[in-house]
Amino acid sequence: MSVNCQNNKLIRWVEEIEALCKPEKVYWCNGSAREYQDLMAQMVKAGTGIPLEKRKESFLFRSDPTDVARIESHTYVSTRNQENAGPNNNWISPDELKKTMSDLYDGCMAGRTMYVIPFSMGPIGSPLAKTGVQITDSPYAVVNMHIMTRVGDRVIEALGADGEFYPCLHSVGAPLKPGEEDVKWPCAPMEKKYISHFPEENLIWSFGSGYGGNALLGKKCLSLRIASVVARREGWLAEHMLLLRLTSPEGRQYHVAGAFPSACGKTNLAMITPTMPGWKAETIGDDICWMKILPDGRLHAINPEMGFFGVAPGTSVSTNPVAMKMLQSRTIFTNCALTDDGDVWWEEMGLPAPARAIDWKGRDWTPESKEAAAHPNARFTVPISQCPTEFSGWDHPDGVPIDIIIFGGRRGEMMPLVHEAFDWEHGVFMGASASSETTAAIIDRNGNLMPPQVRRDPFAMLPFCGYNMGDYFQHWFEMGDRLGSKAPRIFYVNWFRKGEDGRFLWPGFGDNSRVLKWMCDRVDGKAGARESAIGMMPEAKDLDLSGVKVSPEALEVLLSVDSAAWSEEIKDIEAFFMKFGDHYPERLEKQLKALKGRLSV
Ligand code: O2Y
Ligand code: MN
Repeated sequence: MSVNCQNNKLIRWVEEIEALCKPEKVYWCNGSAREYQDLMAQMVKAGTGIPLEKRKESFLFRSDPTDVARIESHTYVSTRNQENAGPNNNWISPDELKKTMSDLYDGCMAGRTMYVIPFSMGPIGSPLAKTGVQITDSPYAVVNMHIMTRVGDRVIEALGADGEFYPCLHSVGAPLKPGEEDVKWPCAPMEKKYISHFPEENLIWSFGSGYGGNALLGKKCLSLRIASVVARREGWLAEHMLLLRLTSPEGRQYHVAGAFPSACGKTNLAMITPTMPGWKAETIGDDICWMKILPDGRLHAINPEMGFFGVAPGTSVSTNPVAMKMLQSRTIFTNCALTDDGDVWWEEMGLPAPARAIDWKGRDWTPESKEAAAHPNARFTVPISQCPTEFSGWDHPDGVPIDIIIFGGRRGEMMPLVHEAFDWEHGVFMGASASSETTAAIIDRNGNLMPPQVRRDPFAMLPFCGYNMGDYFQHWFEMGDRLGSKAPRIFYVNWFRKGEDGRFLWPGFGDNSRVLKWMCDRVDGKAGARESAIGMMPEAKDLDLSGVKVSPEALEVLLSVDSAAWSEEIKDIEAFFMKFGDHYPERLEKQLKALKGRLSV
């Protein structure tokens, strides 16, 4: 037991789980650097962690090929009444799910150590922070939690005798028989994987997967699925958003929260290097943001995490030079390729492919090999403190006041570069109707990567909202009622519009700062815009385009509204909204009707 734990509820829960999972031993994590090093040394000895000669204190892990991403089809929100989980979640009743999973958990940690990880999402003691305790039999999960959250004794101290915590139970679901040799990446077969949330009890049960969001339960499970329910209950917002601070050449500061579905360059935007002289961007977070109205009446945001769990393939000196610097040392890599000289490599890294490597499945690889060397969802785990553009005040307990909220998605057609909401309610409609072309982060029920397709992804929260999304839309409207004139301005962007030749029309990356500058100028009433059917849009003269390689023809497409395509889009939006039945808010219907009217549909 932790020497310091005074919390009887926590002690009883740990005893109960120990009795159920029957581990060989129990270890309470203290969060120390020594603990991290010891666990790494243990995993290196077991052959699961590979030290990288070229990157100081960095390690490569390879997962089982069936355990490479989060699995939406095996993710459940279990409420007494199915309607409260909504059509956006897979549902099984709590009684049935707990019975099934309790049977799976029975003895599941045999031969393994059960780690107890007290962690805080958000600065310990902040009015915006929450405490979790994860139980896991995965040392890989422990070291990743060390980087992604605040772990250990200081959390136990802050919890005290009667503090509330969120119990998060995780097992890789691979008990060991006496004397049985372990495999490198233990996990359960697909049909036994469950990522389950019981929002009525603030409880998370995950079984069978050791990967990413399935195993690091502070991330998607607690900070989004459970926190979204708590946020509605308590009157705040838990969102799938990056956080960024911009400073103009005059020294004016703007805080931006941006919601983008997976694989839309959220991490790249969070670490943007502006191409406009004098503009500075600082990183606060790349994935999750919690926002609360503080006594000044403004919406304040924190990044509840402590690190980044980013996608490696595609990260390069040209797409994200900041990340490339950040990954030079003290990083955990998962499912990247290993080079002969002890470095990692991945596709689109901006470096020539090595003549030989070991691929993510541990096989010999050459550039002639048919399969990619790194898995498309290969990851890096790295502390935010290593980010060269980290905002020094990123973990202030009161967070930062938000000026701008951005929604976005990846759309090759139809969606213009940027448009601004007429007001908060229109902004809620923009968020609710957001869509994107999917890429590699999702696998289907059979373990296959899903082919790219357009899917509606409201607020980039479809896989992460822990309750009926109709009620979630209503919650956003009500937050606007409370914010009134202090509400942030809302925008929608699409960096991925393509021309007829299939090439991107907008240069993207650092040049996205030009769009951000237009937003900042809109906040200050300094930039022009024309009224269009879908919102306020810049004309070319309203954007600072000095030195940008974009033709007038491309700009014409990027800054115009294709009414015919939008008329088609509206049908899809309406069909999607109809899924929410009685939970579809009237105010959203009003917005849809108004858009139809403006488009004369
Ligand atoms: O959770 C995973 O295993 C991969 S998905 C992911 C990881 C980090 C940040 N965001 C995501 C996402 O899908 O949004
Ligand atoms: Mn994400």
